[in-house]
Amino acid sequence: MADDLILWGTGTSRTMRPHWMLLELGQEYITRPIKARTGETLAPEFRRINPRHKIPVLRHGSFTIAESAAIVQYLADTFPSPSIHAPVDAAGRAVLNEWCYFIMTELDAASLYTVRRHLGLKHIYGEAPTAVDAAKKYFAHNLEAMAPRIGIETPFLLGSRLSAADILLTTCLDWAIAEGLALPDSVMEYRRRMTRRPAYRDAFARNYAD
Ligand SMILES: N[C@@H](CCC(=O)N[C@@H](CS)C(=O)NCC(=O)O)C(=O)O
Repeated sequence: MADDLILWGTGTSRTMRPHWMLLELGQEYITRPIKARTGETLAPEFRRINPRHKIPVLRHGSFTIAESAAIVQYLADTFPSPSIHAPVDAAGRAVLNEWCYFIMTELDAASLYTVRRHLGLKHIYGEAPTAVDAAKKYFAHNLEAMAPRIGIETPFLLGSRLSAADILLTTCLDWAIAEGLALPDSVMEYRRRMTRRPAYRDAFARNYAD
């Protein structure tokens, strides 16, 4: 077991992302299976690792990085693989970033997390039915706008190889389904292809072990 890669966090769509990328890249790593809202992220030892007390967090040797999107991009850059698309040229990187920022800001933070905060976690963040309804509509609007570009002309978002953007999008689609949101048929078909990948299945087993 390689002890220079340690991943903190299991149990959510956000923590699923680095598990999946690590397994796509064939990296061995240690899992610290701490979970959200158990008090584990508030422990002084973990707050020294991430003062924002959020999972996931990755440690690679002496380097520590949080934010699921930053972690999956870091991994793809650090462990180059012929099966992963991780462009270094400015235009290629900008297109990858466009997808990653779109997914993380419009789908994850503005839509799905709003629904989660004010529906499943309303005992913490308060009830806000108007905001939940608007967030669901906003998610549907964004996804419908992008659906013609998702897995129709090419198997992955960016051509013939998986990228960080596919991992971020698929985990958002899983999350949307868990929140009861409907997805366009073509997007469902894309998700089915992604979730059939052995690394996705292995990551799912590790991330949702208990
Ligand atoms: N934007 C961050 C969000 C991280 C986040 O909110 N993580 C939640 C779990 S999904 C968490 O750690 N919550 C801490 C807690 O509630 O104890 C990312 O994508 O990594």
